[in-house]
Parts: sequence; C-alpha cells; structure tokens
Amino acid sequence: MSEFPKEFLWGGAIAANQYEGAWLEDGKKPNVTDVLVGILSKDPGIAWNEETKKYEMKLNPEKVYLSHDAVDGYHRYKEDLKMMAEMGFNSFRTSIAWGRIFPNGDETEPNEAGLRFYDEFFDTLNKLGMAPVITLSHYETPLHLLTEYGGWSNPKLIEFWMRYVKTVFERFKGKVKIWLTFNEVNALFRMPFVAGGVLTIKNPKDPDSPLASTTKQDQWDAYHNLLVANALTVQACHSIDPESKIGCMMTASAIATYPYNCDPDNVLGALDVQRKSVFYMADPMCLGIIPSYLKSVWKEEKVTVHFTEEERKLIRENTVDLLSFSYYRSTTYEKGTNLKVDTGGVACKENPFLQDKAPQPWGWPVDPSGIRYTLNVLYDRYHLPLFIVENGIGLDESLNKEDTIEDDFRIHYIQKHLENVQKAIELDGVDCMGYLYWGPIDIVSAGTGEMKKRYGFVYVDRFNDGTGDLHRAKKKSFDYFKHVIETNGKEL
Ligand code: BGP
Repeated sequence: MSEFPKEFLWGGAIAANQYEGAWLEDGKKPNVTDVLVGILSKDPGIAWNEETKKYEMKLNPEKVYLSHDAVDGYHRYKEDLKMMAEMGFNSFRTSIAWGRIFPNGDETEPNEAGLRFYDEFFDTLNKLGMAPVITLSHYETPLHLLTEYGGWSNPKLIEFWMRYVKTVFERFKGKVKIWLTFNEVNALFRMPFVAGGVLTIKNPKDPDSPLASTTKQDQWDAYHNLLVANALTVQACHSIDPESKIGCMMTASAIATYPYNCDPDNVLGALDVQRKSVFYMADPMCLGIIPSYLKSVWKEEKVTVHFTEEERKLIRENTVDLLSFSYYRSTTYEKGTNLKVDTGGVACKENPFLQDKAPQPWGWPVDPSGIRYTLNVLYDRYHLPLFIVENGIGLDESLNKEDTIEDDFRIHYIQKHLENVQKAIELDGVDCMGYLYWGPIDIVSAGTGEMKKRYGFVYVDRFNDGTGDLHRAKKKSFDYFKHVIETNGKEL
C-alpha cells in the first residue's frame, strides 16, 4: 500500500470534561458529566426537591467524581501538548466546555476567564503545528440548563446555545478552522441525559431516577431542537468565519451492524438499527432532509414531532461541510435478541468471525474491517469529506518497573484499523480527511466514569479511587504512532 494523502490529518482527540478537571475553576459551573457517576449509581448526583419541584445537584461526599479533577489538563495542557507534537500530530481535537464560557448557560455575557483559557489553549496548539479541531459540545451541557429548563427539549436552549456558539466563533476566528457541532449527537436516545442534555422535570414519574423518567416526547422535542440548532450553527459559522469548515459528529459504530445470517428479517432489522441509530440524525444534518420512515416511528412511540416549513428550509439550506464520526466496534443483529447499548455503540450476539479478542474487561468487540465498511456506507450515502475523529482501544493497564507499558495490543489494533482506512481511501475512493486516535493521553472514561479504562499513548498516574501522582509516562505505542505519522502511514 502507498502513503496516505498528503494533507491527511493525523492526531488525537479528547474532550474537555474528561481531561481538564478544574470543574469549578475560573467561574465554571457544573455540567451534565460532572454528576453522571452519581446518577448512574443512584448515589444520587442530582435529587428532586419537593419544594421547588425541581432537580438539583446533590453529591455524595464519600464518592469520587473523577471528572472533577480529571487528569488536571487545565493546568498541565502545555506539557501534554508538547508530547502530542513530539509524535508528529498535525491536528488535535478537544472541546470547549460550554460552562466555562456561559457557566449556567443562560447568562447574557460570557465569562472572560473561560475565553482566555481557550485562547491560550488554541494558541499553544497552533504554535506546535497542530490544527485545532473543536467540538462545541462534548456531553457538556451546563447542568443548570437541565434542572431549570429541562434541557434540549426546551426551545429556549436554542437561544442560549446560539449566544454561546456565536461568541466562540467570533472570538476564535482564524485560530480554529475546523468546528464540530454536537459530539455523538445521535446517541440522544440511548444516553438522553449526557448526549441529549435532556431531563424531564415536569411531574417526574420516578424522582429518584431522573434518567428513567425522561419521556420519549421530551427526547423527540430535543431531536427537533438540536436539528434546528445544528442548522443555525452551520449558518452562523459560515457567516462569521467563511474560511472555517463545520461538521457534525456521529457515533457510527452502529453502521457496522451485520445481519446475523441471511434471514431477510435480520437484514431488514440490521437496516432498522442503522436508521434508528445513525441515519435518523445524519440525514438531516448532511442531506437536509427529515427521513420519511420517522413518521411510523413517531406513531409507534405516540409522540408529536413537527417541523415548520421555515425550519425544514433552514435544515435543507444549512447542511454540514464534513461528517466526522467515532468508530469503535461492530455488532451483529438477530431478531428477538436484545440489543445492549453503551458509549461504544450497540451490541447483540457475538460475531464468530472476528479474529481478535481484546484483553479488556469491557467486552467491546474488535473489528478492523468494520471501519472500512463504515467509511464506505457513509461516503456512498453522503458524498461528504469524512473525518475519523475517534477510534481507539481502552485497556486495563499498569506501569512496569521501567515506568512504561508494553501495550502491544493497542499497536495491533491501530495497525489493523489503519490498514482498513487505507484500503477505503486507495481502493474504494473514499474521501477521508484524517484519523484522530481517541484518548492519546489517559483520561476519564465517558461511559463508566473511571480511570481504569485507559486509551493513551501517554499514561497518567491516576486511579479509580482518586489516588495517583498524575505523572505522565510514554507507553510503547507512543513511538509506534510517531513512526506511522513520520512515514505518512506507509509503514504501519
Ligand atoms: C465516545 C465518546 C468519548 C469517549 C469514547 C470512549 O462515545 O465520544 O467521549 O470517551 O466514546 O468511550 P469510553 O470512555 O466509555 O470508553
């Protein structure tokens, strides 16, 4: 195989809430992920207040909320980014924590300290030769917007959001040339609280379990509002900074949903998973259309979803410039078998044809061909530049005596996935603009909120119980990925 295209973007991706820590520093206020660990374990994270008839933050002081300090990126990013540059990254993805700029989300004036922090962050990236790829919201809706307004099911969020995005487009014009709107926005229905930023606060059925009580109608209202917000964001970005590009961001693992066998019911079922997991969101954002099959979904779920003619026009006329996505794994589909979901995607019956068994307890299947399949399906459907902004493997690892980790399986994982990306570009003609490895430095896991699930080329000394001296150490994969970039993918 030959090299990757000359302009190919090589790098890594993280998110503010999983990396920065400093959760209440310089004016920032809590966002949805800051309470998630509590909510997932009913411990409780947020609690219903009978007097105010609202949810409010309630943390258990005995519990470790790792995201609050994360890996202290807020204070250490300059050193960390130097290591990323040492690997030869020419691009780097992170997010802006919305709550650093508008702490509660509904203020009219931005927080200057937050803007200054990202000014310096993006300057550092540019100086080190890494193009900033910036997600506007990576599971980071300010908590106040959920407890006070019910989150994205409320159309008021569009107004607050637009104030935020216009502020950052204007402030970082020229410094950021690639923007992504909402991280894995199509995970709205499987993770309504974090990915959708939705909370039902009108007469909750189960006040102790806010996640379970989020209604379908609220989730579909959020769908409507997020699509309008996405189109308005694309429009604002194009008018404020015509030089920059803006994309949407999908969790695309569910594209690689294979019928378990040739039973036509399984073939149709697999298509249904693709539609309900990815296309239902990507079609409006990339093609400007609201898919027709949604009508029967709305009927079945007894919800009312209405787009005005004006909104349909807005969505039609403001589609994204590129489609970015995460790919971690594939799944099978067999009728009658339950689908399980988590941050990585959906899972059904084990695929007996997959060769690799990853040494990880989280059970995410490893399927490198799935990334080629996903690239092809998305390119055939959208004909837009595609950007892999997340792919990686989380492993349970510890340092050896030499203060390093021999992470051979990670090297193998990347090699096999990149071989398939290369085939998609060279043999299938897919326009793929880059590959950003997820979690080039160990950070807090989005799905489980723990440190134990490590993705990094760089180890960070922090553990699930909150201990650790936070020192950084290079793993074996650091030099591997550096070599891949040096040879522009010729030597994998
Ligand atoms: C994606 C998220 C990331 C990330 C990754 C890995 O869904 O966009 O934020 O963390 O998955 O998931 P996890 O951290 O649960 O292993």
